[in-house]
Amino acid sequence: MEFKRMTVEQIKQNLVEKLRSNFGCEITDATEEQLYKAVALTVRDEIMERRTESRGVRKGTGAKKVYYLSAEFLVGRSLFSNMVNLVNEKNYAQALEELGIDRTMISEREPEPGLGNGGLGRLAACFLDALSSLQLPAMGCTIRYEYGLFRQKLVDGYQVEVPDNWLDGGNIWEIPRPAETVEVHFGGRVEQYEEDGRLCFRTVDSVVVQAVPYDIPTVGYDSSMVNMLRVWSARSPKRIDMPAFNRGQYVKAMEERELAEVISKVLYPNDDSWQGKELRLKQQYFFSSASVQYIVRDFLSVYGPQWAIFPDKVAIHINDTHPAVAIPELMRILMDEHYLSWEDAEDICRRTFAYTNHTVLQEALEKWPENLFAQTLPRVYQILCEMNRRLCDRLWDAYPGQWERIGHMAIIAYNQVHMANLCVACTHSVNGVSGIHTDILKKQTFHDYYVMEPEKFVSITNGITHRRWLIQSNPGLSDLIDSAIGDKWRKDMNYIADLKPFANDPAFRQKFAEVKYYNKLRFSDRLRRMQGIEVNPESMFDAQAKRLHEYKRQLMNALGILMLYNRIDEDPSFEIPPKTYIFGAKAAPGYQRAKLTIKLINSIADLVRKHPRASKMINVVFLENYCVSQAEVLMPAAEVSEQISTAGKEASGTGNMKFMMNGALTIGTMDGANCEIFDAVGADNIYIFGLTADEVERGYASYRSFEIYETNAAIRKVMNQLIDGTLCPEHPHMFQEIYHGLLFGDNGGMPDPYFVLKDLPMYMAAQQQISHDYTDKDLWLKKAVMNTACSGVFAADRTINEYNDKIWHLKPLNL
Ligand code: 26W
Repeated sequence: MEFKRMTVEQIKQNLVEKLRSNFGCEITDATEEQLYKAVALTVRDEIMERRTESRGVRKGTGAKKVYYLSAEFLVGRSLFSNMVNLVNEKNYAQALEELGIDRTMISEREPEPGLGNGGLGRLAACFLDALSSLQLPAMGCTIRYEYGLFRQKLVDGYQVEVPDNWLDGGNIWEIPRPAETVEVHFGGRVEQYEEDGRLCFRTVDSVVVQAVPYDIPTVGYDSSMVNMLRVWSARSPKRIDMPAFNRGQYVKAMEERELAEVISKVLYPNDDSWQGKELRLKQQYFFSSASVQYIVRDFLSVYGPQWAIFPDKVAIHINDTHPAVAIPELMRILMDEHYLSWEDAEDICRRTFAYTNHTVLQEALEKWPENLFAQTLPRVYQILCEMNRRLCDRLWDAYPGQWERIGHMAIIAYNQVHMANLCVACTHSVNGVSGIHTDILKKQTFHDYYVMEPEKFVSITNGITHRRWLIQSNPGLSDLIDSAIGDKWRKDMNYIADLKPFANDPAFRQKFAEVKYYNKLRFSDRLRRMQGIEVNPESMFDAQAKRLHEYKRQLMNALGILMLYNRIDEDPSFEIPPKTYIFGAKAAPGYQRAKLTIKLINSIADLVRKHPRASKMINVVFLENYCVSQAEVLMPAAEVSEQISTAGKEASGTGNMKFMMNGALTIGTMDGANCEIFDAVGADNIYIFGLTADEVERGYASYRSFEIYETNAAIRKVMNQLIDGTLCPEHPHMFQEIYHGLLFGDNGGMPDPYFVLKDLPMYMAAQQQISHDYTDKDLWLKKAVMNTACSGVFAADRTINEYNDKIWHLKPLNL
């Protein structure tokens, strides 16, 4: 189907009109912000026109819809990705050029919604894009955080956090829906009463918070499908306490309002570690309850109270455990508000909900203190208790007498509410995000559940939207691919496989190299502009970009660089092809070890920079404020992708896919989706090293990092440099803590629990092989082209089709 697209002339006209009607100005006197907004409004018009075309089709046909509940949606900027999905980016580019408006300026004027920490939030955003592109009816649901993830500044090599007030200039993309406001209740107590001979429950004396929805449209690629991301904002029903105000107690008059509205103020900046904070539980219930209330209302408006078909019309997906409280909330609504029996409500919930697990790290599994839960959500807590009682009855039949095992599987045990158990017990599908991750869920994390209900467990490897991560962020490569194999891959990434033969075409490889070089220049220019740092575009770009975490082992990368530095320093004849090591990482503000690792990387960068010979071969740069828009420039420029987590710890990884799609070669462990990248590209086109997940498991009992320190002189030297003032002469003990953790363990724990020193020699060997291969340009380019050509399976479209086949069973809308 062909769509009406705005022509260059129409775009120009529309833009001029937007400036006049919204800001009363002309192009010549408009501010940059006004120009951005005028462009965005023009694009929005085009989206809304399609929305109008497709609207009503779902309701008319009674199609099933998935609601993807996620505490995070890391959508990034929308303007240019929308132009891509409208398949009109070339007309926009031309219109802007003819009007003399700078594209980069327009792009960078858009505030970036940082409504997520990392992988889990970005995955949700890729999924929504794929759902729309596949014409599957969907809605994303999350919180409209007034402050997204903090912005990172580097001061003297340390991370400093700055608030991210992304909403200050307004948000062009959101459509407020005040008429669809719902109420969410906190605290109070539960009263029982009888009505028409049945036992009923109501909560009294609770605090009411209003949830006000805003919808952000997501248009599908080359499609008139528009799905909404619904973001909920907290508002107090009491604007002001008038009696207090009249008594002159102005602050007090605002207090209650502030307490309610704080719920949607900030995104918790933790990734993979969890704390039992009351506000976080309130956030989770706030958006889960609001979403479920909306879902039920929407269902009623289309189908009426035909509860038996609810699971045929509605799928609710729980993205990690953060929205798990949606399950007892739907129970509550069905029973307390619509008088369904326990059994019917339970059956509907099981058939409606599905759960994805994103981590096996114990510290990331949410367990709420039981009393906090009881006080904050008294009625939901009651329901959970009953769910738990019935569950434990069933478990008792399966595992008679095995108290410990049952305690381990229960929803509530040892005064804690165990959210993952709630999800596994009360949904119809549990999935891991890569093959190895799902295996670990089955064999370890949820093993006792797996043996009871093996068919419930599915593996669906993550994917990324190639529309943002290739078409939009790497137009040079996209055009080159078109010229080789046509443009069918843009709509269906399976066709990218047609590129494989071109790995052997010297002319194509040459052009591929030119595109990479151009992208390296683009990255270098931006780095100079943003941070005043110079890098050599002729050097190899080696990148590790992801949240900072011990299990991801940025530390191993850093120590490896220091070892290389030592070799250069010790041996005047030693040479390697010049390398630029690029780090991009935010550390959770309370995660001291992670923050110290940032300082370490920057200290190593300084050390290298001061060394006359080493600085010719090595350059270490730390990208400030790594975020979606930084990634969009980095991925196309990178040549080596560092995916070096301790095997068994990284559930999937998705940055690994973005790098490979853009032609970078992976150096990595057999972990997460690296295993599948290995399968896709073959052993020749990836650099695998290190312990396997099984070896790590066995290593917990036997590994002694100190033995490596004693026997390996090069490792001993870098370890000593952490405490001898080499890195920071004025504070020689600066990195004492890292040294101690690696050799002796942190407060009673095992030394080097992430096997950094163990894997380091194998990592160095793999790096050496990379340096060697890189000097053979033809060989290297073949591998690079193969990586792009084999990236089709990592398209989010493939992932979403699997979710749909295995879990949701939606039908694409015929528009
Ligand atoms: C409450 C603290 C907290 C916050 C976030 C605990 C856990 C999380 C997430 C589960 C962390 C996360 O983002 N996990 C990542 O999910 C990606 C998408 O599936 C995977 O690719 C990454 O491997 C996984 O670390």
